Amino acid sequence: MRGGGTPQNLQYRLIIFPVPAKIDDMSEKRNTVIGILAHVDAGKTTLAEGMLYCAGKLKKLGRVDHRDSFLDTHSLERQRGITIFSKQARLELPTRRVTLLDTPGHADFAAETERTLRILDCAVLVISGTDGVQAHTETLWRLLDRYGVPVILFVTKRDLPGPTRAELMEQLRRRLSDNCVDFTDRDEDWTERVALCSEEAMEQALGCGEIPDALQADCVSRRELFPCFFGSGLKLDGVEALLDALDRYAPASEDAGGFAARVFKIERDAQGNRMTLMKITGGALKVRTALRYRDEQGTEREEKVTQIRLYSGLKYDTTEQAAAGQICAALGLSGTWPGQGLGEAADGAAPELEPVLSYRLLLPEGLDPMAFLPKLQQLGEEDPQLHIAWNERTKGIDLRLMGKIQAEVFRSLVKERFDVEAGLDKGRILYRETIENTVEGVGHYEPLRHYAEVHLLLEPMPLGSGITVDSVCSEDDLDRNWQRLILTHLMEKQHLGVLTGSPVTDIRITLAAGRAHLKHTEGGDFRQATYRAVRQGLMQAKSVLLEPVYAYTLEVPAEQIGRAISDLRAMNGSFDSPEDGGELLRLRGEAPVSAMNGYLEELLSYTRGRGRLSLRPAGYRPCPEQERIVEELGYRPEADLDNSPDSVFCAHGAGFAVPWDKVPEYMHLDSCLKKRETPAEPEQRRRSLNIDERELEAIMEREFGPIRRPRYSSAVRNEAPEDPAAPRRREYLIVDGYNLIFAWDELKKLAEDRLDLARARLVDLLSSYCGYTKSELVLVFDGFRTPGNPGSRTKVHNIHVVYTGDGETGDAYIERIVDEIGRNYDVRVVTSDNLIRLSALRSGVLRTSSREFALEAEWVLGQIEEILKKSNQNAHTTKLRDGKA
Ligand SMILES: Nc1nc2c(ncn2[C@@H]2O[C@H](COP(=O)(O)OP(=O)(O)OP(=O)(O)O)[C@@H](O)[C@H]2O)c(=O)[nH]1
Ligand SMILES: [Mg+2]
Repeated sequence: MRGGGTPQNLQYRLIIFPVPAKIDDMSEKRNTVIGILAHVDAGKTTLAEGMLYCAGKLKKLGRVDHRDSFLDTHSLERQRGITIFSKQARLELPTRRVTLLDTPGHADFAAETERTLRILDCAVLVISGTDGVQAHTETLWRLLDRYGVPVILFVTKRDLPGPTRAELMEQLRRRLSDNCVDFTDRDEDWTERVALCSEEAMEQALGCGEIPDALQADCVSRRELFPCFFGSGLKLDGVEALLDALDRYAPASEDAGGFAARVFKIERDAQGNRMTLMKITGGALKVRTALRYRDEQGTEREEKVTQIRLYSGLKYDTTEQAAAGQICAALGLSGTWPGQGLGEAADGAAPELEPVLSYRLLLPEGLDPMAFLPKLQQLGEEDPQLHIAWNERTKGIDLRLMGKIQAEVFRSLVKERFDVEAGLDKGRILYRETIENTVEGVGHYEPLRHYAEVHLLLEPMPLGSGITVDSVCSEDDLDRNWQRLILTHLMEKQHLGVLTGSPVTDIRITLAAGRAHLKHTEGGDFRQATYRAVRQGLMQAKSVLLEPVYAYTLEVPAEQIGRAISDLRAMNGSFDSPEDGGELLRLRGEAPVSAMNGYLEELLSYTRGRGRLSLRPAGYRPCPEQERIVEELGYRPEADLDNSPDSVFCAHGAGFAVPWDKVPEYMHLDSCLKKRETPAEPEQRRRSLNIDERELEAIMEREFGPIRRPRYSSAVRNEAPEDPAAPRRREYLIVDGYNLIFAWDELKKLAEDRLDLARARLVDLLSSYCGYTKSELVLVFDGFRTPGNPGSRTKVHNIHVVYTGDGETGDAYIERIVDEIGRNYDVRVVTSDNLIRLSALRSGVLRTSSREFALEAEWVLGQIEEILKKSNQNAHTTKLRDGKA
């Protein structure tokens, strides 16, 4: 057994971490909130238990396996042996008061974990010494990065057989960060590793050969250094060293000054009292203070805090006030919500992990769903990501879930709280919609003695950017208060698309113009006009169906990698070249949720239980099967009377409806889009439409020099000899060079030092790629910002390399050349997501994002390497091939 710490020698430790006798000492202590995070079953709760014990907070060590742990207190947690709800415990270290937050590790409850991240001063990321870094560990790592949380790592379960410390360190550095440093031995090597993490540390190390504690702590708080510790939570081995490290290095909470707090959880105690769990980030919260805040619907409230509790496990102390850096449960507030900022704190951004599957709640005979809904909303308050909502169409209750375990837990909670046996249906994918082109949506609302007209510009935005609203309307034309009202109406509702009735996203909505009537306009009128304007705009736009994708990590035995790859291709999934993951090969990438959902069963069957799959919602992508799904869902926008695109005008004292496509004929204000359009645009577009093969040839000659058709081409491509009269389609790839460099990890690294080398390397890689795929490729580098640069076009190996001249951007060049050749060639453009979504590229031209293309090219290059390897191994294979040629 590795260094087993026993309760006996822990007594000694308690002397080192004495609980201060005097209250005065306490007040000097700094408050710190520390979260414990890891993948499922890594040993978080066990470690937390050990930390509490070592810090003298527990007299008896409980165990998750004996269902008596201090933190897995809920009956469902004890039954299942997993943590479902985050929970806190308090402990004291020599210089600080710590609130420890234990979090669930199961991916189904990752949203609960994510909600705690905004309130952590520091995280302990637990790695299981037997399993090492798991895919979910990487998800957590990314989230910690997103929320800027400093991290200390603890590798637990070292009492069990597993990889060596060096192997584990190698894994941490490779899969998480180079700046993970083993803190168990502080030799020269250690100093060097810490020095490499930060410039300041390097200066110190070079200057005096030592890096002071305070500087180490700074590096940790800046996330430049991630100290790693080893041990066993169960055997209490290494736990004291971890506590010691937390006391030294964890950043303490700061005090913002005036009162500020962040709500991270809504909970009910055993008596059913609603509790708002928050971290005080500034000033103090006092009992009986009247707190002013806006609830989730935006309604202003003022409520008194009736009690403040400081929880530790199931126990709590009440207090008259909670200070900055403390986590407390406030009673008496009825409209607070997780993510909310109170006082001076801002509300949090939308969480990254959102469920992508929607289910219908099946209630027992005789239970009216409409009457049950308000009760159920209790659970919705505690976990807003459930999105419990009334579905008008089905007259039932819909909710969203991450996966099967969460579904089971949800049903148990419904049973426990309300004594209702609820079921769930099969579930369906939550689609979204966006648009491809800019449109102006107009809504007019004028029944008798009402009046409002709204003009909105709807513009496509890059994937994942959500809805943004803005106004360019002058206050002379429309009073600022009306404008504010319109923007509120834009934000308050989830606007539905016209393809499938799914929520729209990735659109910028700009208020371009509006008109009110001095006498007749009421607040509600602008709501009507605004909603209608959005839908009227969507009806004109070219809509795009978006489907949710998972970022997956798939591990399969080497002999089944081929099967896995072909499955992923069939699913329209992307993948990186396989990595070696020990006994198994690891593939990563993204694939549609719809295709991935039942894949685990299939994987387990063809790998005979050896395969592993981990999934994480990774946003939305255009759905390649748009047509089929739109048809299947059968949504008819005109029939959706709650979301009408039509307007109401007034004539001879009576209101009448005007269908959306006739609205421009009736609207009172001019079109704003027409004013914006530059006259040159349509002209330029038209130029490309009538181009014949000979003209095309001329363009290609002008751009790239004489076209020499290799004589062997028809043999290689196995085509019939060319018929000069029949225009032949060749595939052209047009690649935005700099964009690709920065999307391709290897090249990006190179470019940080030497951009010229990165360019040269890209040319090499692409010419190998083309050698294999036989595509024609034009690589475009933007020379726009180099004054006096005449631009150049050269042929390097088998690809065309273009430097655009001063005055023409790479994007403009790509658009121009694609416009010219797109009609007669199959053209695929590789560029940034942004350009792909915004560009006026002609239809029929395929688009691939640089990131995707880098993956594709890496895969192809991998294939070439395989072939080269094989041909080197078997000289006779080469001969055979030569013989054939
Ligand atoms: N041998 C050994 N077993 C451990 C150690 N730490 C945890 N375990 C066992 O691992 C299992 C999971 O431990 P937990 O502490 O519940 O893990 P967790 O990370 O809290 O799990 P979730 O909260 O469900 O994600 C239990 O059976 C523990 O007894 C350890 O250091 N050594
Ligand atoms: Mg746990």
